[in-house]
Amino acid sequence: METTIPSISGSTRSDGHDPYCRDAGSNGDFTIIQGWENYCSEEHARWDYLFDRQTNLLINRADPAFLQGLDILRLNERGIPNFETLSDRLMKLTGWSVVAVPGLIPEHAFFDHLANRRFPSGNFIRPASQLDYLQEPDVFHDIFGHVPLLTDPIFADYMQSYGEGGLRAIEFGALEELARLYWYTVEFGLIRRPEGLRVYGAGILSSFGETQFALESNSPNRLSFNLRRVMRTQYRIDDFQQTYFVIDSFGDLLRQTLETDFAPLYTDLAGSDSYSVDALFQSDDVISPGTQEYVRNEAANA
Ligand code: HBI
Ligand code: FE
Repeated sequence: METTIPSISGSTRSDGHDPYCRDAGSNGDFTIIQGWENYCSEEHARWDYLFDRQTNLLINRADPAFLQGLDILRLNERGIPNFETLSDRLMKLTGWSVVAVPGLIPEHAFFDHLANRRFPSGNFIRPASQLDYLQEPDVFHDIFGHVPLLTDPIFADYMQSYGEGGLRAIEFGALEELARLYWYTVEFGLIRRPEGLRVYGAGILSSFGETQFALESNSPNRLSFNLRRVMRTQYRIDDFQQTYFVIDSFGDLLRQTLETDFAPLYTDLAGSDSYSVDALFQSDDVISPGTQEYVRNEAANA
């Protein structure tokens, strides 16, 4: 099969980083070799810096299953993890493995990996000049943010089920709707715990600024998760979210997605307008309404 390199992650990136430098040949499923031996000490030190900063912040802020996952995978061993060692540990726990990819890969390839319990992770680490913000998923976001929760059997099943649903969504032409579900759960989800709200979304967990913003700022809306509502809601990729959705448990999230017949839902959504990033409705179960002060200040300073 002819392999095309995705244009979204070619060697024309503005930071000059060539994601293919560790492996010239892509394997058809967009995986590459991690090239662990090729990381320099500065790159390992960058991981350690980010790791220490996040783990200190995440005590009492991350979902306990995430913190436990960090422990059982021994991600606190220093340096960028070796995907082979990590996959061995994860495989024994929930049957998942980690494969290296050069950055964003096409949806069908991404979903196919998830449906087969392989998590695609960027192999490069963000440059020192972009420690706090980058749009492309790097090894810190992917491994630190996503992999610990794959040790949770229910969450592990949810991720697989998302991959299977993604392949079906492509056939229905409903990628955008399904991407919103991923965004507001796997990337930016909050969960209700007896002790208070906790973070489980990887986009938050791997971000120093957004962890505090998502939990402690009075700017964003926090709403109870509702599948249909989430799938109608636009999201931002360029700044902190204006709305977060809060689940009751991973079991509840998995159940809601398994019990839903997506075909009629997609048909229905195709004929409906999407909701703006900060919309609030009478029918929403509002946990805390946002002032949206943060985004107003951003706009004023632009
Ligand atoms: N590729 N490497 C990588 N990581 C992602 O999170 C990712 C992707 N390709 C497509 C994609 N995400 C999204 O479109 C969705 O899930 C919706
Ligand atoms: Fe991610």
